[in-house]
Amino acid sequence: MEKKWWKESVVYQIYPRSFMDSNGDGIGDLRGITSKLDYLKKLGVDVIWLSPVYKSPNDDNGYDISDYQDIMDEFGTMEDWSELLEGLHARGMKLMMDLVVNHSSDEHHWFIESRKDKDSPFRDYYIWRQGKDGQEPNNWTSFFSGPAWQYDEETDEYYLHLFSKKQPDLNWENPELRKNIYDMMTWWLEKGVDGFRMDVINLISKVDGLPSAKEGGGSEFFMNGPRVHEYLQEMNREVLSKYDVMTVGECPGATVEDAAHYANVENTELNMIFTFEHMDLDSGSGGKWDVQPWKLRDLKDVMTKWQKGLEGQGWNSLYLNNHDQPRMVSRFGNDTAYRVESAKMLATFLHMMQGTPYIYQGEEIGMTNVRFNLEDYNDIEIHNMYREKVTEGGADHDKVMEAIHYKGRDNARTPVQWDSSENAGFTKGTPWLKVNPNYKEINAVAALADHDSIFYYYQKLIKLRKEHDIIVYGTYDLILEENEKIYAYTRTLGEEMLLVVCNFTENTPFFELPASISQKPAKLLIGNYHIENSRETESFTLKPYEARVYLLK
Ligand code: ISL
Ligand code: CA
Repeated sequence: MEKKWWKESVVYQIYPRSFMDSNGDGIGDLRGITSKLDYLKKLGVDVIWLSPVYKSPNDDNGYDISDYQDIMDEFGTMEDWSELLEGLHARGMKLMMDLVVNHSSDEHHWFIESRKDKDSPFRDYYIWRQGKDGQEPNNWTSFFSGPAWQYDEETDEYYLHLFSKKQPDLNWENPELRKNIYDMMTWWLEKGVDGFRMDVINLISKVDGLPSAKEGGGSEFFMNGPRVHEYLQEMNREVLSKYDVMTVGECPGATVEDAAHYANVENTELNMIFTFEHMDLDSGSGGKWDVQPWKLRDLKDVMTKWQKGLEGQGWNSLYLNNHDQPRMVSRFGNDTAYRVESAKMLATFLHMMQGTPYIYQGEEIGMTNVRFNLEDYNDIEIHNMYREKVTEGGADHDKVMEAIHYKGRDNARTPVQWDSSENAGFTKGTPWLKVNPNYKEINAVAALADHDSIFYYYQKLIKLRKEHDIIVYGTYDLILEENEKIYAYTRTLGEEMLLVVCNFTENTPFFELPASISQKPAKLLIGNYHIENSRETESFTLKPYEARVYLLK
């Protein structure tokens, strides 16, 4: 398999608003990030993915961009940004910027012009349609509840917005728009950025005629649409292929087959994509907010499908949480009695798979979900959904709050817990979103002072990746498929084999190595408990949420 630096890297995602506030206004900022670079270096990560820092009215916290070539006032200046980039490069780390080009802000000058009149040269930069019998042009729904169309009196037409009404969709059919985007990307690359994470990039091509859906919100007409590969190949030709960069496309609704195109080995589109299949395991037929328990067997099915499906075909990205998802230890582990053990187990489970691992800020210290009252949440998705379901739809308040506590995006967006001082050391002012009350116990200072902490466990996982090619390049195979408590798999490269055993429960299941795996001398590479006989791989009893990785050779 072809060696690439972006396969060997570990990425750390920063959500700037919540990372570190340097000036006491309660909002994380660029200088705050720069002040923590030694912390990130100590962890050992290679690439920082920075959620959007561009000019934005913050209807969706920076995912609504009003100027792609300037910095949001709250976050600082272009000088601050350059200082951050230099600080990263000086430490041997790279910077991946978020690229949000399925839509812009309605305050972007393109949209301001586009909205003014039908003859504006910018009209066609967005997707405008006439209404049908006084209704929306079709029945597509927005990811953030309600119709995906907004009526605009100015010209008596509707514009499409798959997200909030302040996030109008850009019209990729327009070659001039595409050229503008490519030029903007080139401008950032010339400034020295090392890659892009592309927001909902598989939504940029809509089916001709924008047909109404028979049922559902219309996603079959805009996910992985007819021209998306053509556009990405063009972007690759015009921009990406000219630089040694890393790209990851966020692709909700993409299948393994889609991924094999987006992340193909000839590298004509992107390096890898984010899939959502494992993030949907606890959603019922009613979608994200219809919460149901997830099952280990389903997790095995999904992860294995992607691991085997992209083997030799593409490359996986590996993540269990990000700024849109609940905290992984609360969702897949146990955030009370076994918080530390289960956080380490989940990290082991993920980092030993084939693909590029992503760490979301705070994950490395085991930050957990929160339970706020409705008014303490900031997220537009939460408030729109609550209005639609409870205020307008009459659903039960308590039930909807339960779902918000479990799935709400603000779980991931509470400020990073740096120390045990007021506001967790995140700000000297009032934080834009409340700090998780458990910060006195869970914080970075405490983690750095404890040699058994989750932080140092991640540090070791990252270091192992640099020492063993098999962790990056070995092929994956699931073992013990039927086991309901243990997720075990192997990785193989040449004569070497890795054995990864993870107990996903607070029980103490018994592990037996399948006879098909030939016995070889074993070395324990990492584990989250102290083990007496560390060479015994044939059978053993696992402790709650125990994880072990053996190298057999
Ligand atoms: O968060 C989700 C589930 O609640 C997803 O549907 C999410 O909205 C989707 O994956 C797209 O996410 C990205 O684009 C959005 C932005 O709000 C998210 O933060 C971003 O990651 C619109 O730009
Ligand atoms: Ca600030």
